[in-house]
Amino acid sequence: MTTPTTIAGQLNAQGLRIAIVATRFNDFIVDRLVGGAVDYLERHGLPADNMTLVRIPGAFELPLVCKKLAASKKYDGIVALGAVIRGATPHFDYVCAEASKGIAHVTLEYDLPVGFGLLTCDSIEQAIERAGSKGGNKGVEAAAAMLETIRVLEQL
Ligand code: INI
Repeated sequence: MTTPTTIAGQLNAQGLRIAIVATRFNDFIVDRLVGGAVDYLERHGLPADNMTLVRIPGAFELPLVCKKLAASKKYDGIVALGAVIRGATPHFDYVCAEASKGIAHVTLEYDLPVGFGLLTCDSIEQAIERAGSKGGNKGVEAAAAMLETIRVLEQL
């Protein structure tokens, strides 16, 4: 069998400029995601000076803020972090749908990797599990996916 030409991203963040956008809503969860993303990027060679942290109200605001950051052309990638936790009304569904659609739109419109680190959970327990306990840390995963995608796109 012949080996296909393979393009894969090196997980080296040196020289990049990264924006992290994080919601204040559910900050006790989101702060854990921010910590995970910052730690991951630092351990992959990105100095804190090359990271900008933007605090925003809630997940519904993520697309607009990501769009402005992308349009500024100052960043090689964005990590979008937040946590939406289901309540008694359909509000959850509207916030999740608009945030995920909007972020997908930004990444395609600007050809800019955006790590999707928005937890969409049925309970606080599910969110805690995904913010640095038995479900891992979705902030780390979002930062890792963004970094790998940046390095893949450089080769395409
Ligand atoms: N925003 C969140 O980030 N998480 C939530 O769980 C949440 N809930 O459940 O309401 C939430 N709502 C606020 C929303 O994102 C906007 O900030 C608000 O509607 C103002 O535009």
